[in-house]
Amino acid sequence: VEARVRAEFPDATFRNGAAPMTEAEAAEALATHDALLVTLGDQVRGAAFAGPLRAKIVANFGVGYNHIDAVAAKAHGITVTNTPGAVTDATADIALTLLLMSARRAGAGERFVRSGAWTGWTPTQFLGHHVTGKRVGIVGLGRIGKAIARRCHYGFDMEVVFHNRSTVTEPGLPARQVPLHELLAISDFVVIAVPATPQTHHLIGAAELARMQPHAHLVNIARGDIVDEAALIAALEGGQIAGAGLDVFEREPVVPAALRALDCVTLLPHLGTAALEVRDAMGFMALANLTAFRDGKVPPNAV
Ligand code: 8YV
Repeated sequence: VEARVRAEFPDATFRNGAAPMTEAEAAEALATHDALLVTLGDQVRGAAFAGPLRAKIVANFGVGYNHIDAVAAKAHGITVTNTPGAVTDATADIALTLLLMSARRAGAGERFVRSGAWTGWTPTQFLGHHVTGKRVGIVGLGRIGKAIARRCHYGFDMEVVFHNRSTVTEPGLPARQVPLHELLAISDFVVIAVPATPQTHHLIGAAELARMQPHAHLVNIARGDIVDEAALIAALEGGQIAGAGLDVFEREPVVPAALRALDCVTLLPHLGTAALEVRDAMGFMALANLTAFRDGKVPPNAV
């Protein structure tokens, strides 16, 4: 991808290996470049838009763009693009990985074997919960939510319920749309697949976790701040829910010690799209948006 970017944009400057851009660095980049290719963590918001703006497009490498103030960008005539589609299946796969690991206590079991503490099989060792045939509640039935639903229905014979702010139907996918409070109360597994917006910030807090069943597991592959992490820790410590599988955290890469101390959680370092093929697809998609814009065409993935 990088070679293609260099070939298409010979004047491009690179920040390879640098820490994510601060708002001040983003402001500098917006003032001195025609186009930006950014990713998770780059702070293209707040003070980033305070100074002179030369850039006309910000292409995000990733589907979630909550690190970019798209409203401010639009107000300044700057196009923002992302990489939908490229990330869908990989992210859904990680949701299922976490769901299975959490239900079957695979993380705890792996840590146990690795520690050298395993002395032999017993019938009651690391008993988790069966996944096949259970009910999954998906919060957000967008591209990724649908891919999770398909995996749950076709792969694991699960009953799928979902919550979505608009009415959604997906041909060939038996899934029932329910209010969030009902989804929380009836699901064996709750999977978060909504984008991070001001409306979804702490969508799952103490009150929502209290609605879940004690044997239920929460999976989050979306963005950390959709779940109130302190409330989640309290719910797990108090046995209000059985476990959680998390690929995202409120203040990445900071993961609270209290969360790390719990054996009933599976914690991944934001691996959702971390597959070589997917990274390539994301990069080429971001590049296609930049070249289209340069060539005076409408970028295919303007948000
Ligand atoms: C990416 C993601 O790894 O696409 C997204 O929104 O969360 C990820 O899986 C990240 O955005 C970096 O591109």
